[in-house]
Amino acid sequence: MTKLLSAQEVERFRRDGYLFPYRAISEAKAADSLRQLADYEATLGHEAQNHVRFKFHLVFNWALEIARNETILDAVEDLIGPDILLFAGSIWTKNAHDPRFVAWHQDSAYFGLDPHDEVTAWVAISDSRSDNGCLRYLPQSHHGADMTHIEKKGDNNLLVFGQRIEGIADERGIDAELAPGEFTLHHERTAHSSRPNVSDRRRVGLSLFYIPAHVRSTGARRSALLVRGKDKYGHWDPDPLPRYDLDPITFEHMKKCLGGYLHG
Ligand SMILES: O=C(O)CCC(=O)C(=O)O
Repeated sequence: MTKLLSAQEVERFRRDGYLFPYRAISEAKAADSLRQLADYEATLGHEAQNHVRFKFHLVFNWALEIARNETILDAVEDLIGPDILLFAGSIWTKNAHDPRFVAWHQDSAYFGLDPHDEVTAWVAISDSRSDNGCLRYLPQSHHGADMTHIEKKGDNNLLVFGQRIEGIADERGIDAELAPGEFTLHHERTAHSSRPNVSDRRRVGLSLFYIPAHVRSTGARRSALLVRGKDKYGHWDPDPLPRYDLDPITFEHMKKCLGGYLHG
């Protein structure tokens, strides 16, 4: 008995490696989140994604609320079972007329997880359409082993290592267009990308990386947040929860985890 997805949708996820669109929060709530992000960025003088990354949901309560959203968790439970940890969450912003893009990649090549049972929910905080650089999927690319990634920095690729899979014909990608507050789901091996923003509108999304509790980290011991069910395995240390936005304790933790990801 599934909670949100139909048996056909679960089957489609297994076949194609992604599903969309589903609604997580109202458009008004998404607009409020966008405003809170913009307010913070106004005090910073630059984009939050430059330094609040990997555990974004531990720094802002609006993001934590989305990370624990019951509808998202119902959908994730239908795909990976009832005991769910969130090990990372990132904000992705592209401004109006922004040449930055995300190259084709598979998260599985970088996440260091075993087995590869991670599912990502990508939540649109603004609208996310073809013209402002929505997420794109390569159907059925999650079957088989990881593809070869090369790392090349110095262009407008938003991925931290400049990673990319070369040779994918871009037109084979499917645009995952979303209204504010809607989300997509994809398997960690599904190749995905996004194009530059050629519109007058900013595009903002929050990606949330969920694993079933049996998944291990293949590298050093790491931390994660239990968002549903029980963790009877103890493969992950518990993440601290923010007492308020920009809580120095969780901010430091986020920085440490980001450093571990970048250097580990
Ligand atoms: O937001 C984007 O354009 C890319 C997101 C992404 O690559 C991810 O969530 O892993």
